[in-house]
Amino acid sequence: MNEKFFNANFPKSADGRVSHIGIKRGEIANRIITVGDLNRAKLFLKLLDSDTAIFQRQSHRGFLTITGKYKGVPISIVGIGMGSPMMDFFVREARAIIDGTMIIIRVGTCGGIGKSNSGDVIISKGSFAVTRNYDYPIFENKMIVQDYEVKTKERPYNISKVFYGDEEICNLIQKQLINSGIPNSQIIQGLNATCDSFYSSQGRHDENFEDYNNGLIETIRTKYPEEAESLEMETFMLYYLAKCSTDAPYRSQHKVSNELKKDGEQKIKTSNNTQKGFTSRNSIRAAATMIAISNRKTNETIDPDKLNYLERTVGEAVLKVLLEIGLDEEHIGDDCVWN
Ligand code: R1P
Ligand code: URA
Repeated sequence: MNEKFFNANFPKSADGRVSHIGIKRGEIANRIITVGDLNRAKLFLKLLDSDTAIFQRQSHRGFLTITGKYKGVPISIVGIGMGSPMMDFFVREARAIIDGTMIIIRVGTCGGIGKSNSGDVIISKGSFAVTRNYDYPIFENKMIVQDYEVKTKERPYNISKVFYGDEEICNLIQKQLINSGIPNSQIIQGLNATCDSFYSSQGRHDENFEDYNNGLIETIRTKYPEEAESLEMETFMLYYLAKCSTDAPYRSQHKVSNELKKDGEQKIKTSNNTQKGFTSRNSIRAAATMIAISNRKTNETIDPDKLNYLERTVGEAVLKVLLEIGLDEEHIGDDCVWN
């Protein structure tokens, strides 16, 4: 039976569950590891303290939330599936039910397009988006396409500017990866490209579709020479939302402003760091690290045993990083049912 959700602007169930990730306040910690593959989430579950209760809930939309403790500190592991929209659902809905600063570290996999070999670990110091240009002509003759490119300066794929991850967290990840035994020569900090398809916008060729993506990887490398290292599908959205995230005082102030406006008082409350009634201080600190499972230049792919070892090792290193960051406040478990 479908549940009733209230408030079309930001739907929540009567007991406060957000509608897609399916959890409520108290069921998710401020310190979060997010992954795509749900099996990776279950692997990381085994690294949590075994003597404390573990909360687990899989939503009907495919999000898996696991909350427990690591060395006594509350941690959540959230499996989100694939793609930027899933990251958007997760970050926004989690933000709505967590008080205080959030730390989100993505542990993913990627294709390598720079210096990495398969089995290397890439830390994304920044990420840009590669998206299909839906205005670009399809199946038109060469003249029309050339004319379009000259007139509009558009290309079949848009490559955005870079948004950066949290530098302190990226450096801590590097330090913990080295401590965990991964040689420094196999750890690369570089830029990530988050693509809106595993196929077309990652330069894969598929004769069933006209993708206009010949030379796309070279185009990406030309735009960000020396730095573009990885192709995957979520990190840009995480970094972008972290950059757009507001803090709790701003959120309540914004609500007050809107209430005042509704009452006919056209004044907007201001605070010290408010300009023109708008402020944005980031309440999400984000970073991402990913295992290169293939090299897109040589076509070499990773051995499954090596991938299992790296997933576990990188997961444990990132759990340690999550403990190293100070937080002013963190809550879990007040009114959640632990199973
Ligand atoms: C594609 O196979 C998926 O793998 C990567 C990509 O970002 C994409 O979601 O992520 P995960 O390893 O986190 O699943
Ligand atoms: N994930 C991706 O999105 N692309 C790859 O090539 C590998 C993992």
